[in-house]
This record gives sequence, structure tokens and C-alpha cells, in this order.
Amino acid sequence: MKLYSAPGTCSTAMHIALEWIGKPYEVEHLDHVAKKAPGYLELNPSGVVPTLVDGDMALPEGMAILLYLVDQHSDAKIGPALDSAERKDLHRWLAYLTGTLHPYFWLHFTPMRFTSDPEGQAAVQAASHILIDKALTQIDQHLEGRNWMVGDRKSVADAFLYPMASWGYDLDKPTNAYPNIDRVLRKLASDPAVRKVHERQGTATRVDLAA
Ligand SMILES: N[C@@H](CCC(=O)N[C@@H](CS)C(=O)NCC(=O)O)C(=O)O
Repeated sequence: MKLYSAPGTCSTAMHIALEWIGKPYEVEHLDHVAKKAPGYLELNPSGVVPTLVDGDMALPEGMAILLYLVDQHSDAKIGPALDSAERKDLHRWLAYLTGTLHPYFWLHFTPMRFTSDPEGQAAVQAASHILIDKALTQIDQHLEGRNWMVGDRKSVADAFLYPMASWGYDLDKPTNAYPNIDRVLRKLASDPAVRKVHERQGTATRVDLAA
């Protein structure tokens, strides 16, 4: 398997999932130019990371990749099995994380894509902070009294939460204002697989483990 990724992005989640699976894989880190190169656009027409290549199959879209990894490597137990009661919860939370929380961050990181008025970018970002707060609050409430996002063990939903909530540490209302998310992020930041991903990316965790 080969993952096209970029340090610090959402594709950190798929990189963590590959580490948890523990089988050989390759990672290629793409910069902004490489994401838009014709060869890569054939694999991922959106020109974004992640893309997973497995044999002659190329799969874009984070949620699709994570579910593929859960099912192809069911022995690694990185998500509830298809016939389990908890599987619907995995779908629910992956959909929320990839389809709601993640897009809210696009407004924060690339406000210029959401307004043609250069003076309006600060307002787009301000709106994103309200939306991100709403989503992180919902996730924090869900995590009250729970160890992980889905069921009783860590899963690809936690892997996806990791880069999203890591971005939140830089906001005016930082991720540590959401105690349950912060608690889960602390566990993930200490996970050997997550540490290895940071090492391969050349990044450091945003979680203040000393605090
Ligand atoms: N819908 C895609 C979105 C992926 C996405 O937004 N990737 C970002 C990194 S977190 C990216 O590569 N952005 C480059 C760009 O938008 O030009 C997915 O879920 O995989």
C-alpha cells in the first residue's frame, strides 16, 4: 500500500491507521504543487491528499480510505466489524468528522476561497470559528464518560479526530477548552504509532503533554 499524504494535514489520520495496521506501506509527502500535477490528478481528480494506492486501485477521500482499511485489515481491529452493532456509530462519526468538522476548517485555513472580497476574509474566518466551536462542543459532549469516539477501543474515528483537534490548539478557543477531546488527544499523542507518524512527517504534536 502507498499513501499520498502531506505533513500536518487530514491525511495524518490515514498514516496513523497504516501504522496501527502494522503491515509494510509507503508514504509520499506531496507539496501544494505536487498535489496539482497531472500524474497525481489521475489518482485524485480533486488534487488533494489523501489518496491510497493498493495494487492497481487508487482511492481518494479520507472516509472511504479509512473504511477500506478497517475492512481489508479486520485483524488489526481499527474499527468495528461490518456486522457489529457499533459499526453504524463509526459511519456516523466519520461522516461528521470528515463532512462537517473538516470543511469548517477550510474556512479558517483558506478564507480566500470563500469570498471574492479581500476585506471579507476575516469575517469568513470568524464565522468558521463559531462553526468549529459548535462541532467541537458536540464531539466533546459525545466523549463525556467515554474513552474513545466509537465503542470501547481506539478506531480510525480517533485517528481522524487527531489532526482536526490538533489544528484547534491554535484557535482563540483552543482544543484544551474541550476537556474530553483534550483527554483523548493526550492519549493519542502518546501512542507509539502516532509518535512514529510525527517522526516520519517531521512534525511535532500540538498537544502540550507537560501541562
Ligand atoms: N474531501 C477530501 C478533502 C481532502 C482535503 O481537503 N485535503 C486537504 C488537506 S487536509 C488538501 O489536500 N488540500 C489541498 C487543496 O485544497 O488544494 C477528503 O475527505 O479526502
